[in-house]
Amino acid sequence: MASSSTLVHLIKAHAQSLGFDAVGIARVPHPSSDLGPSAHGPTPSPDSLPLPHRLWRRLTHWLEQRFHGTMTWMERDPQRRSDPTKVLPGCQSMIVVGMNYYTDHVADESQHAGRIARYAWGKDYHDLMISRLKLLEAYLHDQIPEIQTKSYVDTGPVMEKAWAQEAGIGWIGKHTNLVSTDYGSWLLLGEILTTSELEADEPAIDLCESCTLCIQACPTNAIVEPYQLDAERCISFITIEHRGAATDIEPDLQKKMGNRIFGCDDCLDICPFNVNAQPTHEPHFQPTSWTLHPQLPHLASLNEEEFRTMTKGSPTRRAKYQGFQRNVEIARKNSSLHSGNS
Ligand code: B12
Ligand code: SF4
Ligand code: SF4
Repeated sequence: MASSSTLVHLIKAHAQSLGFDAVGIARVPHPSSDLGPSAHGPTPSPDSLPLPHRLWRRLTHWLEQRFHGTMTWMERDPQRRSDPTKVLPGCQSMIVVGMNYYTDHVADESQHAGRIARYAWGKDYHDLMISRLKLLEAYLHDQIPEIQTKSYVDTGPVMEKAWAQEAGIGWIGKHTNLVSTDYGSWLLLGEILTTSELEADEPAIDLCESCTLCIQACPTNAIVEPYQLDAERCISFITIEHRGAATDIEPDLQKKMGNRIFGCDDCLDICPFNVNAQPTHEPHFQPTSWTLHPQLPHLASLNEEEFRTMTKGSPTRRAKYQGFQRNVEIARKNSSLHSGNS
């Protein structure tokens, strides 16, 4: 078998050949039976705790404040979500990957256009990234026959941004998303949990310093303090995850949604680290004409079948027909208010 650093070099080169732009390796600490505060002795300072303990504290604090809104699936087993050894017994390392989805297209600013977040301009990233992670997994099994692995993209019980920071890919910015010095705000994340001890990268350092641009840019004050997001106030949550009618959304939040009909990029767009962002080479992430120019009157006229045809293979399908129509209805109201036609 190749030496540890040669092996890591080969794995990273293979990941890049599969189209992953960023790749890093995080060390996963040994399992601990209980991540809760110790019943004995003084409570250690949070920074000195192993990463799963810190994640557990952050996650449970976030859940206690009800910042997850109606995403009740986030409440399920916080210990497991914080500790990869509870997801893959014997997990020692995590290979974290990022894909650049930035394109240099510009969103339609005309009056009857809605706005869709960049990550949903092209095809859905989940299937693309998971199929490539499976190829990387197969490569790992060839190199290390005894290895056990598990891959996830977004939907697994893994706190992806924190592990990406631990793997050196970027740092969690004040808006709570991962920022990369190479790719700015525009990386989607995935990971392979492994039972092998791979040579780990240095964790990334937080470069936000005194900047607060993303906090100021948020139209709904959803970033309640640096590194703390109240998802219930976040337009991304409201337009994608929130089920229910327009009347279930506070009138003030409805106004602040503006023309956003799926997701929101305001806190990402403003980040100064985007100056280095280069367009992706991935055809999958190229926008379609309707995601770049979502015409509100046309979208409002779609029936459910037409919606399903239009959103085939697109992340926008997640809002479901009723949610999407609700968003379009709110955006139309806002655009007529804006033009003084109401
Ligand atoms: C739930 C969820 C949401 C929710 C809640 C978002 C949130 N910030 O928690 C909603 C629906 C609002 C959402 C929105 C978006 N999402 Co989302 N979402 C997730 C999901 C499934 C879980 C996130 C989670 O665990 N939240 C719980 C809280 C407790 O954890 P946290 O966000 O990590 O927050 C903590 C940290 O910031 C921590 N912290 C701060 N500093 C440090 C430092 C260290 C060292 C540590 C350990 C922790 C830490 O303190 C916070 C707790 O208070 C992840 C996928 C995954 N499995 O991880 C994708 C994910 C985070 N989403 C993603 C994307 C792209 C988005 C959007 C940009 C989409 C859009 N354009 O509309 C927006 C961004 C909104 C925003 N400002 O965060 C990407 C982010 C990629 C990146 N570069 O960061 C992910 C990773 C999916 C993926 N596989 O690529 N999302
Ligand atoms: S995605 Fe939009 S609403 Fe959510 S925190 Fe960022 S700027 Fe605020
Ligand atoms: S806008 Fe400023 S504070 Fe926000 S993530 Fe970027 S550098 Fe950090």
